[in-house]
Formats: sequence, C-alpha cells, structure tokens
Amino acid sequence: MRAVLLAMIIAITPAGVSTAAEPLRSADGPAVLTVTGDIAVTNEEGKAVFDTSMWAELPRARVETSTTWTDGVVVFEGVLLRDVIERVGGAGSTIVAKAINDYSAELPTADASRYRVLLADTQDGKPLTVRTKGPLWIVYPRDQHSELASEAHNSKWVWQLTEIDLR
Ligand SMILES: Nc1nc2c(c(=O)[nH]1)N[C@H]1C(S)=C(S)[C@@H](COP(=O)(O)O)O[C@H]1N2
Ligand SMILES: [Mo]
Repeated sequence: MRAVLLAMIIAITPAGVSTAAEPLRSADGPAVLTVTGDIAVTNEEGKAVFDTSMWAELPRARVETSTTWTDGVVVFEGVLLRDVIERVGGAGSTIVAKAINDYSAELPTADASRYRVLLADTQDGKPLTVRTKGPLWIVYPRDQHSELASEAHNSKWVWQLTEIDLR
C-alpha cells in the first residue's frame, strides 16, 4: 500500500519541479543576502537570511558578458536569481532589489525565468567587495540578448546588493 501511494506521488510530480522547499537552517555568520516578502521558507521572522556558508551551498553559475562599467568581456560567477527564488519558495511579480546605500530598483520577476540573471559574487575570479560593487552585483546576460544592451536596463544592475523583497 505504501509503495503504491509512493508510486502515485512520483507519477504526479512533474520532473525537475521541487515540491516542498526544504527548510533553511539559521544563519550564524554575517548575512550575504536577505530575502523578504512573498516567500515560503524563512529562518527568521519573515526573512530568509543566507550567511556565507549557506550562500556557498546554492548552485553556482557563470555569466560571461560585457557591461557598461567594465572593459571587455567579464566572467561573473555567483548564484542565479531564479535559484534563490526557488530555494525560498518565492512568488510574486516584482522583485525590489536593495543596496547598501539605500539605492533600490524594481525588476520584473519574469526576468529571472526569461534570463540567466546572476547575483554575482566574483568578477574574473576575484570576490566582489563593497569597494568593487559587492558583496553582490545583479548581472544581466547582456551579450546573450540584444534587447538587454539598452541603457534602459542599466538601472536593474544593482550593485552592493544586500536584500531582495519579492512582491
Ligand atoms: N547600488 C547601486 N546600484 C546602482 C545604482 C546606484 O545608485 N546604487 N544606480 C543604478 C542606475 S539608476 C543606473 S542607470 C546605473 C547607473 O550606472 P552609472 O552610475 O555608472 O551611470 O546603475 C544602477 N545600479
Ligand atoms: Mo539610471
């Protein structure tokens, strides 16, 4: 009976779609990223806080692109925005990305599924620091999609990012 039930559950679960997001342990070091808003997984009241080691456990990704602020093609590494959203069971149509200096910008959540939007933590192999637009910098795959190369998208490349709010 248990086996039959299990087989039924497996049969109705679409491949590659995570069913229930796993709980998140408490952060015990400085926060790299805090996620708030419409999220199913929290480790503080209303928040999912990723410390350095929790951040390092997320799937790693790489985006190679030119940017408005750098010379030539740059190799960025970090975590895809879509993987962060998935990890916290995030929903909503808008992402408010907030930076250290109180700058914030709105990104359509659809950007995260449409494009490999990266929360970069390294640039050409060097960790991003606050001085070099870190700890996180929102990077769009500009060279891979011609429509992203317009100035209109630049406001979404939030640097010194510390928090995203899903709405
Ligand atoms: N942290 C942070 N990110 C930011 C900004 C900011 O002021 N702070 N300005 C944004 C806007 S509105 C644009 S158009 C570009 C501006 O880049 P620039 O200052 O090199 O022109 O970066 C975006 N990312
Ligand atoms: Mo801007």
